Order: sequence, then structure tokens, then C-alpha cells
Amino acid sequence: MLAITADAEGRAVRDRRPVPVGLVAALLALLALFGARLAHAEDGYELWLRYHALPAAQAATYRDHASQLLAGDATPTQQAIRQELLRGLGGLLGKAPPLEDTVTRDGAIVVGTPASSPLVARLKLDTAGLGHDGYLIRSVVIDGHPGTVIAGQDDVGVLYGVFHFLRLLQTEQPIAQLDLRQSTRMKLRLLDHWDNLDGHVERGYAGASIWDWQKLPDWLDPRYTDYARTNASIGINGTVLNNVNAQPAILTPLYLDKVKALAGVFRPYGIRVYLSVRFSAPIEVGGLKTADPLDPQVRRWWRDKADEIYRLIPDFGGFLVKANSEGQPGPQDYGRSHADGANMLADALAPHGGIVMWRAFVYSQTNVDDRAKQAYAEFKPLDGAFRDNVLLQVKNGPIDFQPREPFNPLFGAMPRTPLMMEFQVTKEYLGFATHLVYLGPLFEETLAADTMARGKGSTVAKVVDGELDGHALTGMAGVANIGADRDWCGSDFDQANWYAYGRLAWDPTLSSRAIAEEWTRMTFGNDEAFVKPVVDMMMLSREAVVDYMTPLGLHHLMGHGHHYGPEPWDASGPRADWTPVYYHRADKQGIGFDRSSTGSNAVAQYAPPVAAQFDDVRRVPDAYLLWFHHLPWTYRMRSGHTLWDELVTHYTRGVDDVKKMRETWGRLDGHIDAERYRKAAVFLAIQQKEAQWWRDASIAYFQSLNGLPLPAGYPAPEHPLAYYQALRFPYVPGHGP
Ligand code: GCW
Repeated sequence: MLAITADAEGRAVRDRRPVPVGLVAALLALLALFGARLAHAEDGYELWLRYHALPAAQAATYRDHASQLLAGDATPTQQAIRQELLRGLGGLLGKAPPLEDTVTRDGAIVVGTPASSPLVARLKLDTAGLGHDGYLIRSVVIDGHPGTVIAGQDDVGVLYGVFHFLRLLQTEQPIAQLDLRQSTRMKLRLLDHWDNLDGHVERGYAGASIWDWQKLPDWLDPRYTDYARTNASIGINGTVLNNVNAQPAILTPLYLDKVKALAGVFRPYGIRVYLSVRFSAPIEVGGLKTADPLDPQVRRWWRDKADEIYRLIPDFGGFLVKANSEGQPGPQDYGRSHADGANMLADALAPHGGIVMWRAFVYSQTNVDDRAKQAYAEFKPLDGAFRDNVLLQVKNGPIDFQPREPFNPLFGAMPRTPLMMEFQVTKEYLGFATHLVYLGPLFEETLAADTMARGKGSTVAKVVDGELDGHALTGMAGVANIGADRDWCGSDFDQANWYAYGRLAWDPTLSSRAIAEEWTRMTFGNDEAFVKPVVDMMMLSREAVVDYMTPLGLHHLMGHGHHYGPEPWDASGPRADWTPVYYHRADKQGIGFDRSSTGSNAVAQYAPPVAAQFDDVRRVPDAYLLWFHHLPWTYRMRSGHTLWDELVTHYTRGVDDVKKMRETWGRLDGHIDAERYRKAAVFLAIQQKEAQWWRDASIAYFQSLNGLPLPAGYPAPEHPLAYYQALRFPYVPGHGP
């Protein structure tokens, strides 16, 4: 008789009967399996879905509310739901409740839609009002027994509800009297991968691409399923598989077959695939002489290509396009507008329900106007010119994912066009993988910004979620920070940025602090002595990086091309608007980019009340001062300091904040596993070293221009300017072909 079983976590469970000799081998095999699990038990791979056993007392309470499971398995999504519940409850509670068909005792968990579950139907819940992907979790009485129902209008909504329910357990929330209802206005909640077909990830700091194109479509790495589960757990429902600097080969049959295979893995988890396309693909792949969007042959080629894709992938999402930007081809190569280009692709996709995400990240080398103004100048006149299935994808700020930017003036300025938010989750400009920078506050700051476009309260979030101008097609995209590293993101704390992005895409009004706390509990456990200081540290981290890299509205001061470290002195080619000196404009007298009405007048792109505030040097927030104004070093700040002294204070505070973060972490040894603890400790040491480097190099350089002394008590840079200027980094990750 078999005396060994495994619980949901794969742990060996032995009963008390004598063990037949023949079972020793099986026992050893199981132990080996268990040992292997332990060997990389806390390498970050499990992300926030660890489902490790809860403290016994807590688990016992929850077990009363998880006595039996009623969950169908008629569809792949329902099977995924079942598996996740078994895995989650099995891990958290030590043992998963049995799957049954009828409610026979108190504490049943019933999941499904009114269509998939007669029990859910009988409860007559208001699932219709939940909309697509929405769910409710409610404590109910079923056949005389108190229990919990997790229901949606569709399977994917139920899946999201199940992840929410598991999160309640992971974060040790009460579950006895639940009445939760969640819907989203954000239709597209996407990750954009900047992954090339050779495995290199542009601006990726977590190793190679997770897409193993060479082994696809045959080998489906289990990691793809974990990717899908993880994304579904935060409501992400689409993925753009390849870089916006797109290689045309992605549209060849060879690759489309591989894309189809990935789509098949993701489908049960409610995730659709999208592709970045190169505008000139009709030439490179199709053998045509032109990619002119008004050319009938070109239009036919795209229609045929769309038909071909949808034959393979009936729920294919659509195209993402970077055109006429940073050397990419586009409609302007043929004298056509961005709308002509986007609409041609939209027409090809429309019969299949596909959409086009056309990027507004457009600026030109030949345009001498302030780069911050160019996207608005290009796209604002096209408001209303796009097809219904086109979204304009707009970066959060007008330049490029800097540690801090004011919101992009396009938000609120194009009421007849759905604007999709583009955030960068990978930290191209915020210290790559090793700097602990929690991006929740950055995302929140942008989403909460008031565009004033339709009066007070016209927040960026309301523009993006469609409420402000009544759009149903809405979306958010996050440039992924995911790679093949075991921990997915290059550091455990960078996982929080993936998490926060997903949570805010679902609900852009969530607080970044609440998200940080959720994530910390799920990722590291509920030890209160750990959670509070870690959340405080995360919340401090974004302002710290702004301070040690680009305080008071400075921006784009990083190393040329690779974007690693400070290079504020860089004035090299090939174009002025890729150099720091273009942005800080510092000289002996002063510093800052004059975008006021007496300068480039970028302020005029904002709604009048916002424009007036940014234009007025006495009213502009300090955080944007040098973004909008060029001021003398001796300018008197609100604090009473001169601008120069204030700048030095901020640089120094940034370094001090990192020291504080390190001290906080230093006190937390023993509260979590040694592996992740040590990695974060070493990364914080790197961050401190590099924060110091940013401060010292920046101060040394600006001081070389203004010749001013440092305020009393502030240490001089460790090295002379020439030392920093001589540093070279030929093999920085994420950069180059
Ligand atoms: O910030 C720049 C990056 C490029 C990127 C570009 C974009 C994909 O440095 O690497 O290209 O933005 O967003 O298109």
C-alpha cells in the first residue's frame, strides 16, 4: 500500500503505516525533489506568488473558510483557476481543500460565472454589472452553509477574483465577512517587451529575453506559464512580445508560428499577444518597392498579413508602432502623416477586431525646436483624424522616462483620441537593476496630475481611463523589466515595479504606498517589524534617486548612449538633443532650460491654469524649476538658499537617503531568507557608491562652470572632475545591438 503522498506544494506527507521496503526509492526521489526546491527556494523566481505556509494559527482560521472547493474545469481558464487555487491554498494552508460538487459543510469556496456554475447562477449575484474582467468576492450562505463565492461575468474575471482572494490570505486579511467588487475601466493593460529576436533586450537589465525563439514553437518553457500566471495575478491582459525598434522578421511565417505557440500558453490566463511592427515591412518582408500607406499594394499587403496572423491567432491583439522616430521608418518618409500610417494599419486589423497603438514618442533631428514640444506639435493637430481602433501611446512625460518629468502635455489635449499611457518599468534612467527605486510614487504622481483640461479634477488618470472624454477603448502600457534572470527583473525589489505597474493599470487611483505594502507582504512575508520599515524605505527611494541624479527639474544628464552614470558635461554628437548640455544649459551665470513664455514656450502646451503656474517662476513647484526656467546660480529659492546651495543640498540629501535605506536594511537581517537579504544588501551598497558618484561628478562639473564654493559643511567631491570625465563603460547591458 502506498504510504507516501504529496501535498499541493509537492512536500512528502507520510502516514503512520509501516513503509514497504520497495518504497524507499520513491521516498528518496521525493526527498531529492524537496531538496532541489530548497536549493533555490528563495531565488526570487516565485515573485509575489510564493504561497509559503502561513503561521499555524492564521492557517487554522483560514481553513474554517476553505473546507471544500467547488470549481469547474470545463475550459482552459477554469483549469488554470483550479490549479491556482489548489497551489495557493495548498501552500498557504499546508493542504488544499478537497474538490467537490455540492456544498456539504460550512466554509466552501465556490468559484465560477453564472454560466459555468449552476451554484453561482442560483445565488443570483449581480455579475453583469461587473463588466469584462470584473469580479466579486462575497461571504454568502449556500444551502444553509456559510461560504465564500468568487464570481465574475467571464472566466477571466473569476481568475482575477481568485488571485485577489489568495492575496487576502497571503497578506493575512480577515476573510469571514467579505463583500468585494472590482471592475476596471482600463481595457488594455499591457506589457511592452523591448526584446529583440536574437535574445537581446533593449534597456533590459535582467539578462536575455525570456522568449526562446530558437526553441519555439516546439519547446514551451514552463516559465511562459509562470509569466502568464504572474501577469494575470495583477490583471495584465496583453503583451507586446518584441521591441518597438522592430525587426521585420517577426512578421514572417517562421516567427508567426512561434508567436502562435506563445499565444496558446497565455490564452487561458486572459493574455493576448501583440506585435511591434516595422513600418517598412512591406518592403523587407513583402518585397514591395514602397511602404507608402496610401499605395494600394501596400494596403493590400498589410490586409493580407493581418488575415494571415488572425488565421493563426484568432484573438491576436494588434500592432504597436514606432514610426518616424529615432531612425525608424514611417509614413512621413512618403510625405504622409502619422494618421495616414496608423489608419492604414487600423483598416487592416479592423475586420478582426484588432487595434493599433501608435507611439507619440516622436521628435526629429532636423527640428530645432525644443524636443519637449515636438510630440505635441506633431500630434495635437491630428486629434480626431484617427480610426476608432487606434490609440495614441504617450510616454508619461514629454522627454523620456526621466526620474522626474512633468506630465506629458498631450494628456488632456486630444479629447477625440484615446491616449494610452506608456510607463517604463525597466529602469533605463533610474539606476538599472541595482538601484532600489520603487516606481509606484512616480506612476502615482503622473496619474494624479491635474491637466485642468476640462476644469479642475481632469487628472491624467481620467484621461487615460477614458472617463474624461468618454472613450471606451483605453489602455496602459509598461515597458517590461523582465528577463531570463532567475529573479525575472534583475533584483527582487524591481519585481515591485512590475507589480505596481499592473495594479495601477487595473486601478489608476490606487495608492502607491498601499501597493508597496501588499507587495512586501506577499513577497517577503507579514513580519510587521519588517514590513513597515521596508515600505517606508521603498516610498523614500524615488525621491532619493531624483535628488542624487537630477534634482530640481534637471533631466537627461546620464551617460551617452548606454545611459549608465552621470555625464552632464557630454556635448558629443550625433545630435544635440541626445546630449546633457542641451538639457541643463548651464554656464558661468546659471542653469536650466527656459521653457517659459520668454523661452521655448513649452508651457503653452498645457491648459491655461497649468501653463500659468509653470510659467511663473514664483509658482512653479521646485520639483520642476529647472525644467521650465533658466536661473542664475544666485537665484533665491523659497527655502532662502541660493539655487546653487539648494542644488548641492539636494544632491547630498539623495546620497544621505540611500545611506538611510542601507541602514534600514542593515537592521533587518534575520527577518527574511538569507539569499534575498544578502542580494538586496549588496545592491544597496552599489547604489550608495553610485549615488555618491552621481552627486560628486555633477557637483564637480557644475562647480567647474560657476566657480562657487560649496555651502558650509558639505564635502567636496571625492575626485577631481577629470577623473569622472575619464570613466568609460564599453559593455553596459541593455544598450547596443
Ligand atoms: O528612451 C529611448 C531609449 C531607446 C528606446 C526609445 C523608445 C526602444 O533609450 O532605447 O527605443 O526611448 O522609447 O522608442
